[in-house]
Amino acid sequence: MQLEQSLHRALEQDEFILHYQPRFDLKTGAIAGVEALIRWDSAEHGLVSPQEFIPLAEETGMIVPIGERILRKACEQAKRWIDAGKPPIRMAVNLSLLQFKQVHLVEQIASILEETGLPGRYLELEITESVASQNEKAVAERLREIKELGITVSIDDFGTGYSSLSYLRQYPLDVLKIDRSFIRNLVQSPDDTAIVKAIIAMAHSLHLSVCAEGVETEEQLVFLRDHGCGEVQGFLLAKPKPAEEVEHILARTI
Ligand code: G
Ligand code: G
Ligand code: MN
Ligand code: NA
Repeated sequence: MQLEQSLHRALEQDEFILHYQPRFDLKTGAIAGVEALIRWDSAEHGLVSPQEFIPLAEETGMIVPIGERILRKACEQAKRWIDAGKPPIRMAVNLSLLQFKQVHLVEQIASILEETGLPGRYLELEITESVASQNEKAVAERLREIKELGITVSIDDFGTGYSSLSYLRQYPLDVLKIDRSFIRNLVQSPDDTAIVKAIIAMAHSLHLSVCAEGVETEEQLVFLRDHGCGEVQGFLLAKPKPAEEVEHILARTI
């Protein structure tokens, strides 16, 4: 298959790069972290969006070696910023279900942390609710091992995936990232407004932090702040950008 071969080549040629989107703490206004987002800087096709190749990478299993490479790059970048004296922030990396299921995942993460010198407390892994559809005991055990490395675990796209919420009390999680589809019509839509308020309240009673994704308007930001949402991410505040463009706003506040 054409595109599949291109993915192999892209990995060999080291064409996968990361852009970083800042995430802000609503209490202090400081940058709390960045989310690493993959881009394919293709010699042939230019900059390719993940929407165009992540699904195929998942289908073919290429997401596993690509994800490992990306995780290493993200940790290297985070360590570089720390060494350069930037304010300490968390580096959040998306982990696909297929990666999560790899037998040697935890050893792999541990050796990436060791080789890059990044302390685990600066790494956050974003998993989706799809992980909750796997064997409960195995997932819980794996998450515990990940957390023993000091890593923060968040649920990405929260509210769009799994139908049962029971996993929230079974698993050692830290953060719920409210999917941007709930934020889009925030304030105008009474339903979405109710859902967002309910997610924040539920998260707090479960001792989880909340990050709202896809914040695009001041109105949404004010609503989220007034309703106790801890962190925000979205185009209003900052778009995903290459490392060189993100690093001078690392000390910025909102
Ligand atoms: O950055 P952008 O909005 O174009 O990302 C589109 C989708 O690709 C999002 O769903 C995002 O979670 C996913 N994505 C981006 N980077 C990565 C990555 O490094 N690994 C995985 N598994 N998914 C990613
Ligand atoms: O699935 P995940 O949550 O990882 O997706 C992250 C994607 O969301 C990235 O591709 C990023 O470009 C996109 N994104 C980030 N902020 C916004 C925003 O404010 N609006 C929209 N439409 N997309 C956003
Ligand atoms: Mn994400
Ligand atoms: Na996300």
